[in-house]
Amino acid sequence: MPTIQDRIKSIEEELQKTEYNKATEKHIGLLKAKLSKLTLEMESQKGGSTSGFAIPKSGDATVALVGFPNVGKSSLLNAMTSQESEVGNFAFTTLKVVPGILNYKGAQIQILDLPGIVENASRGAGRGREVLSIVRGADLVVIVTDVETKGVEKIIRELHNSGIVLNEKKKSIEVKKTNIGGMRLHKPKWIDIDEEQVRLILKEFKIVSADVYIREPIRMEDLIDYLKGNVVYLPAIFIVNKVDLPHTTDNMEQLPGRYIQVSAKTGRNIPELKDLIFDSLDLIRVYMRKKSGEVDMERPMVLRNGSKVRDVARKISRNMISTYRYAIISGPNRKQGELRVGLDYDLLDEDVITIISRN
Ligand SMILES: Nc1nc2c(ncn2[C@@H]2O[C@H](COP(=O)(O)OP(=O)(O)OP(=O)(O)O)[C@@H](O)[C@H]2O)c(=O)[nH]1
Ligand SMILES: [Mg+2]
Repeated sequence: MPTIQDRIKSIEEELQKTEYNKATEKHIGLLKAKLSKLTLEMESQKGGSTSGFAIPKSGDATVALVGFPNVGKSSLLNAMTSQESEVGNFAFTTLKVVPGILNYKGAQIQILDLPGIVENASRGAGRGREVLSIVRGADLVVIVTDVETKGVEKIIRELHNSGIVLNEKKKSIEVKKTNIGGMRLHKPKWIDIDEEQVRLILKEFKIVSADVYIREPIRMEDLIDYLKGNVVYLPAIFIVNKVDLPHTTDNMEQLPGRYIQVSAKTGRNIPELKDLIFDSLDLIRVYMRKKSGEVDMERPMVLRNGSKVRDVARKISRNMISTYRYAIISGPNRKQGELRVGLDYDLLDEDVITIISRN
């Protein structure tokens, strides 16, 4: 009986051999489904011990620096924070997570310097599994490469293999298992989907009878991600480091997201990098007016964009919601003057808020 590892290996070999085209599309989809299923099985056999590696989250948001060894992740952490992570001109200088805090525009952003990842990290190569499990918990993934390194798509693939999808929204897919009746596909007419392939992929995940709802165009990969059930969707940006060295800019356009060219060594574009990180986290800052009427402009409350007054109240104290009467809001990003609002009012960056409660 071949082991799970053997089976994974042979499927991977077949995937590499198979050229992608209309005729092989179906077959490739199925191989990928098989691969995901086997990887999940392997993970559950190993158990998920990442002890000694986890780091407590702190600050308003967490950013993970991910990349191949020796591209300058630690140097970048040092350039952006007061942390001094060890730097060395060889692979695997960093062996555990090193956290630093970037204070920027009133927000405290935790930046995690991680050991370099290598191919097959998602299968555990070079402590890859531990590293990737930390990345899962981040609010923003920063993929670091340098002017000499290629293969960002390999990093993206390792992340995807471990259930981390970058710069994409979760697709609207739902599979409701039923006891009998086979598979029923529910979808708008205009969406073109190979029903037979959906059936085969479901079967790989041991689902024979189910109602499947697909509400937007998807790739088979999205369906597999849904069935894997452990996928997180995170925003990502890309850094090309060491631009002080001679280089060409041929590959850079192809990075699948916003990117910036920097030099940790000379400090070039480091302020712009901080700004890009802050911007990509999509945070808002809310200033609290105290009873005395003073506003604390030094220390805003930092929240996700899209937060409501309710989220501020919740953060202040647990009782706040039950004793809440109304809030007064004003701010540089509002046309009106002061507004009197309820708990479900949407906040804007730099709002000043006073919460009035029933004592
Ligand atoms: N020329 C140049 N060298 C740099 C720059 N940033 C880092 N380096 C050098 O690149 C080497 C690797 O830097 P590290 O910061 O240790 O790289 P890392 O990505 O943390 O490496 P690992 O921890 O092994 O994954 C060191 O020799 C650094 O001095 C840069 O902007 N320009
Ligand atoms: Mg390092």
